[in-house]
Amino acid sequence: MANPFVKYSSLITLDRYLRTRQQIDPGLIVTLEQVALAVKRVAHELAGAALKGGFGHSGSINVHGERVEKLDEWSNNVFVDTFSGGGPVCTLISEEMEEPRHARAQCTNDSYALLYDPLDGSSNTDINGALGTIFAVRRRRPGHGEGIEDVLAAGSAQIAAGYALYGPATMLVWTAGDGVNAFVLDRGIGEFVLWQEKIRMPERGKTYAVNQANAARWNPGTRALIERLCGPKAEGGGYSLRYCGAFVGDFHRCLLNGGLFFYPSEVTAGGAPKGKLRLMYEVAPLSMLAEHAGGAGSTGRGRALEVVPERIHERVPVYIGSAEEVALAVKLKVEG
Ligand code: AHM
Ligand code: MG
Repeated sequence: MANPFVKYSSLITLDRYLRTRQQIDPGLIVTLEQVALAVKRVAHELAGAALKGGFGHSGSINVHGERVEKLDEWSNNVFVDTFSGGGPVCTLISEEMEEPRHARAQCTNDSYALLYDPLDGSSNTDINGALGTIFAVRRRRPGHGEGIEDVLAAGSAQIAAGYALYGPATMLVWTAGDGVNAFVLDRGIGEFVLWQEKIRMPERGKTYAVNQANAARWNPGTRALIERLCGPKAEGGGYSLRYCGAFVGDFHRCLLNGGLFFYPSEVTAGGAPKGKLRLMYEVAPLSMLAEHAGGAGSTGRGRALEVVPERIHERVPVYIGSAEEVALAVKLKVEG
């Protein structure tokens, strides 16, 4: 039997979409194309890593005190390399780099900063589990120097945000302020092809995602949330637990099926409660996507996109997903 003929005339590549379907600044188009290129390189490397010794610890510990996997380092280098060859991005802020990286030669009055987590869920690398990349684009203030005061603004200043999910298929999901769009990587031709446009997150879902093993260190409000979700269906419960260990994977499920992902703050001995996930390149980008799809992103006390960071690696608690479940979390005073 002859191979089925795929009609690309009815499919829309990322390149075509960016140029014909939305009003996007030319600089932002270039930036999103550079992100897509880096994501393709990461996807290709991840697919071959098992057979060429790419798994395992790199030997270093990052700014968060976490063990860095070889693939974390490799993925970060891909982004640095992709954005060092020119383009409107002059500042890179990464989970894997203690300090921002400036390319002075790329600074103009229309420059951007790219904030990213190159390999989210990296404890899944060696088990072929879900992995992702998260990114956000912010405008730099004209005349900015090497400082990053202008970038330390609330997430509502993001002009675009998105993620790649390296699952059975590699998907690139992003928004530039006009709907959330998902593209699938067609490996045969190396192109991202439009899969779903202007995605709407269901107002309510049937699953929640959290590392419940930490429950003993949560606020009473967060434990009350779990009791409600696991309680009888007639009283608003009846949820199932789904947790894959990668924020991107769990968020993607919420985006498509509805539900709630949360990573609460934990009360540590003698210290103030602390969240785990990073505001600027994890929580704020995915909160922008959630809001543009009709969902919500909260720190448990307020809208995540309104939090003004003091540091680039700042951590916050997060409750993100369908509007109903996020509102329930806030109502139950999950963060006190
Ligand atoms: P990473 O960016 O270093 O991979 O860390 C963030 C990850 C999230 O993807 C995931 O939701 C969470 O940390 C898992 O943490 P835990 O192992 O504590 O459940
Ligand atoms: Mg991460």
